[in-house]
Amino acid sequence: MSSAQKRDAFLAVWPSLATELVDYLRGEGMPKDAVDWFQRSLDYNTPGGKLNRGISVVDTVEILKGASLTDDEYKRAAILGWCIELLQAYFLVADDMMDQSITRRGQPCWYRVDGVGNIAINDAFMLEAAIYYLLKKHFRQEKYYVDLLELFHEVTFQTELGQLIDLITAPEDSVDLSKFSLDKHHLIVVYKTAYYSFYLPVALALHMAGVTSESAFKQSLDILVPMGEYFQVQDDYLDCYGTPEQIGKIGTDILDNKCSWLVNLALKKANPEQRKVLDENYGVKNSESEARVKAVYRELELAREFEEYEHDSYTRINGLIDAIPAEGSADGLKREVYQSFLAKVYKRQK
Ligand code: DMA
Ligand code: MG
Ligand code: MG
Ligand code: MG
Repeated sequence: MSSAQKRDAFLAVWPSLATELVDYLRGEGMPKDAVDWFQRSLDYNTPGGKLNRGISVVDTVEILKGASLTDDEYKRAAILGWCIELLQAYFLVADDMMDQSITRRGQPCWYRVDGVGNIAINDAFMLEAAIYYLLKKHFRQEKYYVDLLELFHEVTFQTELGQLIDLITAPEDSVDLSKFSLDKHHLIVVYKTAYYSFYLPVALALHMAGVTSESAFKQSLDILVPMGEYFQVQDDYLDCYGTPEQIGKIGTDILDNKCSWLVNLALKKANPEQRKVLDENYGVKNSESEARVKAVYRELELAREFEEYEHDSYTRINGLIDAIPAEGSADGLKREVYQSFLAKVYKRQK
C-alpha cells in the first residue's frame, strides 16, 4: 500500500468513531446544540494532521505480526491509532492557546474560531475523555486493557511535564537567554514530544501484539526517545524556516521567547554583537524584533547547522536500530518497526 492509500484507509475509520462518541452524548440526553458542538470539535481538531502517530500504530502492529492484518485486526489497531490522534488533538488545542498561535493545519486554531474562545479549554478536556471512552468500549475485555490505560496516563503526564517546563522557561515578561541551554532543550523536547509522539504508538502496538517483556519496552524507548528529540528539533527548525503553506501553522517561537533548538545554537555561536541583538530582540512581541533575530540566525548559518544535525541524528538513530539483531530480538523487537517510523519523518518538510 502506498502511504496515500494507508492514510485513506486510516481516515476511513474516523467517521464511525466520531459517531460512537457523539452517540454517547445523545444517549446522555444532551441537547442537539451540544451534540453538534462536540461533533464539530472532534472533526475540526482530530483528523486534519499528518496522522504519522496514528498510522504508525497500524504499521507497527502489522510489522510485528509479520503478515497482513485481518479487517478486524486493522480496525482495532486503527482505533488505538485514533486514540493517539485524539491525545494529540487535546494537546494541540491547549498548546495553541498557551502559545497564542494563529493557525494550525492550515486553518485558524480552534480557540480562534468564531464563538469558541475559552470553551476550547473544555473541548480539549473532552477530546482527552474521548480516548478513554473508546478504549473502554473496544478494549475492556483484553488482558492488556489496564496496560493501555496506564500507558496513556503515564505518557499524558510526561507530556504535561514537558509543556510545563517549555512554558516556564519562556516567560512572557522577562526574557533571560542565560536560562536556555541545549540540556534544557533536551529535557523539554523529550517530555513534551518524544514520549507521546514516538514511544506511545510503538508501545501500544507492542501491547496489541502480545509483547509483555519489560526489556522490549525499555529498548524501544532507547531508540524512540532520540527519534522524538530529532523530530522536535525539526519542528523548531520549521517554526522559523518552514512556510505557513508548508507546515500549516505560523511560527511563534521567537515571539514567544521559546527555548528552541535554533536559539540555543545561536547562543553557542554568537559573537558579542550578535548576542546583544538576541538579548534585545528575542521574545519581543513585534515583527521587527523577530526579523532582527532571524537576521542573526542567517548570519550564523543556522539552516546549514540544522542540515548537519539532521544528517548526524539520522546516522546515530540508524546505529541504534542496527543494534537490534537482523532476524529480530528474542523479546519481540524488529528493526523494521523503527526504520518505518524514521522514514516517515526523515527530512520532512511539514
Ligand atoms: C508542541 O510543542 C508540544 C505539544 C505537546 C503539543 P510546540 O508548541 O512546538 O508545537 P507546535 O509547533 O506544533 O505548536
Ligand atoms: Mg505550539
Ligand atoms: Mg508549545
Ligand atoms: Mg513548534
